[in-house]
Amino acid sequence: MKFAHISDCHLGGWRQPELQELNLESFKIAINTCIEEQIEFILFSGDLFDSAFPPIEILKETFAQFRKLKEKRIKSYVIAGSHDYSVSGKTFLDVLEKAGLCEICKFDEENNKIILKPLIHESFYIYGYPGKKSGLEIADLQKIQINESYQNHFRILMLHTTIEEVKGTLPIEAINLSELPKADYYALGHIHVDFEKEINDKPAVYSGPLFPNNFKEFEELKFGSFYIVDVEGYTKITKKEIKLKEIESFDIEITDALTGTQKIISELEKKDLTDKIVLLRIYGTLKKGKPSDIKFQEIQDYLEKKQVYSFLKNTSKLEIEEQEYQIQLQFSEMEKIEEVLIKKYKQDNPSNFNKLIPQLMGALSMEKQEGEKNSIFEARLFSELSKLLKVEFE
Ligand SMILES: [Mn+2]
Repeated sequence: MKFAHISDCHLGGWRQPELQELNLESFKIAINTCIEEQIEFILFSGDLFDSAFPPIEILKETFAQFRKLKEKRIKSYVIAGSHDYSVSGKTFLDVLEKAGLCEICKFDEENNKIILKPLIHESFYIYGYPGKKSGLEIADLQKIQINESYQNHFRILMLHTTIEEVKGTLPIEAINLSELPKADYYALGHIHVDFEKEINDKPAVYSGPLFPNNFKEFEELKFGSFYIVDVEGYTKITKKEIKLKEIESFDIEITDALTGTQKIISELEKKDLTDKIVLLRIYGTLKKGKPSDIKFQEIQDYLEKKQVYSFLKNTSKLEIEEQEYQIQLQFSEMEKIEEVLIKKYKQDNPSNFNKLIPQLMGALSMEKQEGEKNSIFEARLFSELSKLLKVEFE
């Protein structure tokens, strides 16, 4: 008897079309592998979609894959994650379930306890509790219970959360596995790592994201993964890596932005980058020039000529030496930060125009209403601005 454990697919997650394509491709490969390996069912431990309301194109492809599983009589058991969870309780997972393409784990709340209800698959009892935004599920998990009389079955507990063992130095809430009900397999999702550990002789596994979800994950994981679990007297777990494109990482220190572009290109020239995903991390303290002096367009053009598959850059560790660019930000609210920045700007650049800044920012933050036509929204925006600036727009 084999089952698969997949989590954090984040379908629809990348902005770059070529990476969104690979993300979806990973999903198809995982599904095909499950079919080839003739597994019984798949556990999806949250974040199947990157948002509660994924784009139609993504939904179409996802539904087609779930339908393929159904035709092969492979069942899908699902919990929501922190991304596809919605406070209103409405998510596309419900649509999948109503269409008969998956089953979502359910629970009852009574007397400050949360009793998980099993989804029963022959001798397997599958329990799960969804993830929530900002780790809000942790307090709930301390209250979950499983009916103990089912303990002679193979019990699976699916959770989308952080356990103490993977938390490391992350400043987030976590739960200790020993606080959770006993199970024979813990199918975990949420933290994008590849993690296996035995708890009371039972495997607790984070299956990894199915495809790296950001720059750092490309650097650290390189590839996405999922697990196949074989329960035949004993439990054998096998990691399946999904290798689609090779990754080439560059870590380049730049201190002179004026010569930076050339330095970067000469580093890139040393490798064959054809059809690879190129990660470019630029770090250092600039003594000459400013970050915008590094011509990323030129770098991008160079890489396109070299026919790379995709190019991602990260400049979060590139700093500027001069003090004047640094503003101490002690406020967490956006408006407070804006206030401080505007005040600083006014001191440095005295002008009559300055008094209009806050009002202009207010007017420009106006949002288009649901169902409002572009032309009407524009007219509304321009009338606000012309009032402020005392000019007429054609
Ligand atoms: Mn996730």
